[in-house]
Amino acid sequence: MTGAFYVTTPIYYVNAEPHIGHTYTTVVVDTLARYHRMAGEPTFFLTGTDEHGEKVAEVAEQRGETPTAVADRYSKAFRSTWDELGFSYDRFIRTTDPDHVAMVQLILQKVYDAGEIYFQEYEGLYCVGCERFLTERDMADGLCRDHDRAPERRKESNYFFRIAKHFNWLSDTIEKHPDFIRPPGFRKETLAMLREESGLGDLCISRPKDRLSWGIELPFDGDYVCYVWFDALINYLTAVGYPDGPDFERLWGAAEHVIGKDILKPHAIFWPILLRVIGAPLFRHLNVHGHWNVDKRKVSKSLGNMISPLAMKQRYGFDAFRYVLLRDMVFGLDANFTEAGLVARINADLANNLGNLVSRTLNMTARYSGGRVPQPGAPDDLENEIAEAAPRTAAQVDRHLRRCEVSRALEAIFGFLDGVNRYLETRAPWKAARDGGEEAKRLVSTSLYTACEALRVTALMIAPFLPATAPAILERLGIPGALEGARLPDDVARWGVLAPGTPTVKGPALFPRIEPPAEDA
Ligand code: ME8
Repeated sequence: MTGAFYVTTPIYYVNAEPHIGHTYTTVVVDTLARYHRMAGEPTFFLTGTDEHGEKVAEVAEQRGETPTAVADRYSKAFRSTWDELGFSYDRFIRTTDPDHVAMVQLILQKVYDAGEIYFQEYEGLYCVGCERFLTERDMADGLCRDHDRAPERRKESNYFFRIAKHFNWLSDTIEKHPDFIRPPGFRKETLAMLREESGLGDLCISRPKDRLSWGIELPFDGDYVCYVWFDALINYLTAVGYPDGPDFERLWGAAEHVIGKDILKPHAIFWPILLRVIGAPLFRHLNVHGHWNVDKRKVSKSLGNMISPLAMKQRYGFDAFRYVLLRDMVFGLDANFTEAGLVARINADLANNLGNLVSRTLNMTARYSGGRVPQPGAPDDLENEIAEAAPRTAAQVDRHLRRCEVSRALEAIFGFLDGVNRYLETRAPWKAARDGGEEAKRLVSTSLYTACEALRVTALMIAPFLPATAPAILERLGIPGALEGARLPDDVARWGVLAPGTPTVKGPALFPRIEPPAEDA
């Protein structure tokens, strides 16, 4: 596959520090971007911050600061956190960036000129947390379901974008392209919203400046600013230079958005309709994941259970935290995070399975082969099985990642590692080494070579998921540059690349076993 790949995270509101939820989405997107780069596809990874709107104006007012100061501070917090975590984004966009402001105005004018925007008085229930008017479905006992706060009744004159007349077209499009919105539960949810939701009418896209001045001015009425969601979605076009930049041509058709289920409606309904109205092609996939709860409770500032990714990095190393996030959430379903669960997962998969395989293979290579990759004898069935399982695993990973099934991709890789561990148990080179003799020597060399090769291809396969661990393994195998120019999935099929005689390094445990946290032990 050599087509391009354009992948985005949501742009995050600048009213909170980055937490486990934002980190999860960004880890998924980073993993996909790394994978597609290794697949040889020209890749563009976009993330950033969503800075306008009432939410931010509200925080600024509460703190006696300007919205610009608040936006600058939190945007910097996201960016520096993302940098410290090593995310491989190509652009960090801010909705206050001049090219974005110009893009929003260009698109507003285009939609206005096409006669798709009208002016009307409107009354409805507005939730500042969601930054939108709510429908009955969004509320329980008079409160917003997502924010547990009472929406405000608002009556004001505003500009509206005619979206309701496109609902039939959108339903048809979603029906015809079953993986446009995935996994399927969210496709069904979108179709249900389009079918059933009362109050899902045209979209209010303005705010009068006398109520809110923190936003992008409407090009056709200086008394109004643009509604934050209309502004925010357009970031995905700004970054690729809509409508005639070379990147737009090259990347837009390959666009994939990754979002949490909380923002399904704007992405699954407003966004495709806006694209249609401006005559732009649709994105390729909308990938929707569930929510992380922490200790079975919703992540929230008031509960103080937001989980700082930097604290997790410091305590466990970021590859380990990243692994647990990717492995323990089935993409599309909710998941529960506990620190005891994280430790158990790190110990089982990273310390016992992967880490232990690396240690025992390299310890035995040091002991029985003078610290050099041994010269293997002719492979037998068991060796052939491992050599054949490797490309099969890489093909599974490829299939899963192209469907955004990240946890299943990792299951495949760790299933392969289980097989290699079983192989070593069966061959038991430590016993053969004790027995001595030519035949036993050949068995030791062949089995250690097979284990070293298996580690080499494992390092290639895990590189997008565990970007610090993969080069550490390759360094110990004596081939530190092996990731340069490596291609997935194809290079995993090239078995026998490791040159006998290459000096290896034992090194300390990659993932030392962690004592479970005391309260849960
Ligand atoms: O909604 N579990 O920004 P936001 C999993 N600015 N993911 C979570 C999560 C959780 N508990 N909490 C947050 C906005 N997320 C808008 C987006 S896009 C054009 C505009 C992740 O700061 C998840 O990706 O509230 C969710 O969709 C996003 O953060 C919401 O971030």
